[in-house]
Amino acid sequence: MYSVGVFGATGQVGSVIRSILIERSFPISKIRFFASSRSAGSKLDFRGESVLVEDAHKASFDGLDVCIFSAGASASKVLAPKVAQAGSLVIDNSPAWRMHGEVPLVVPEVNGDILRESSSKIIANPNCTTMVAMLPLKTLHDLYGLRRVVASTYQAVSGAGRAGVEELLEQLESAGSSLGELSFDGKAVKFPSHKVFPTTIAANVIPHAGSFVDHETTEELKFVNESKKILGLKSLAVSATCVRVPVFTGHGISIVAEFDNAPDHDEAIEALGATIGVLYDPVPTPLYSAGRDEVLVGRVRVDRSAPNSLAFFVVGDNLRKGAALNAVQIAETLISLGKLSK
Ligand code: 11C
Repeated sequence: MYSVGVFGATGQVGSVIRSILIERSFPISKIRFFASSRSAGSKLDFRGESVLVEDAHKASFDGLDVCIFSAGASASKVLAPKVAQAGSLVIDNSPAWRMHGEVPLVVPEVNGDILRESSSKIIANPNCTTMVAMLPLKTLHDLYGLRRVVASTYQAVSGAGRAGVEELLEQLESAGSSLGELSFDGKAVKFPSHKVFPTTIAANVIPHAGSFVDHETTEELKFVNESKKILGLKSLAVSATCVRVPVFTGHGISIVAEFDNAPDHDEAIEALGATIGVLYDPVPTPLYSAGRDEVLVGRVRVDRSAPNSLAFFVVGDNLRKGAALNAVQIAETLISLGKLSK
């Protein structure tokens, strides 16, 4: 049994981490919750026990075995090394450490083996968008040899946190109350002003997720760089266009992948369906993916526009496999490898 800490415990992903630890009967001797000073002092229920939320910037980290962080990059940069120094392994769900040369970036079903050799006390959890694509791409790479990936994402508002969810809800509620006045000229609905997203997200799609770095966005750069690191393919060509859509939970990605060898439609579907963590679904949708552990893969077809190419659609719950579930699975992998001291 292990002493477990959850940083960002009161946040959106933090609450899913707490649920998943219980659902999967993670072997916990003591649970501790940490958050910013704003939430510190409140209490959260865990398996019927009322647990005090500690101030992450003031608490002592002694006695912890493993900590899961979902508290944002700034907090992780400062706190993860301190928690590791105090003797705990850290699994970090922020972008802070993902591309660090010594830090493994792990999807257990894809590259969990790298944890065998790693002595890093910090282990990074990928971006929720990258994560969704990794399981099917690894299976297809093993079959045909991956050369190039072109991805167009359909990202849910919960990827932008609770505030993103609240903004879409507020806009939808407002549109609902004015439906009787619609003239359907495309501008008839007056939405409340936007704060989280760069423009109205209800009844819209926004080809801008993250922030711009020259002509690309941070989300697009993360997809490119993290995919290569997780798949261990430095020379893989990756192109991504990241788009926010008015969906609450479930990041979808349309992918066209090119291979060294010609993919076979039926063989690819059989292999994807047999992949642990993947559910083959002819027409996968975010609504069906929400609350599920598996990523759903469907719309598989040979793409005749380029040699050796396959097109497919993948969608996964960005808060579960995209964040909390994968982090807990990393902790489980550390236990199975004997890397977690009791
Ligand atoms: C989004 N994928 O949908 C982002 C959220 O790097 O951990 C996750 C950001 C990250 O906005």
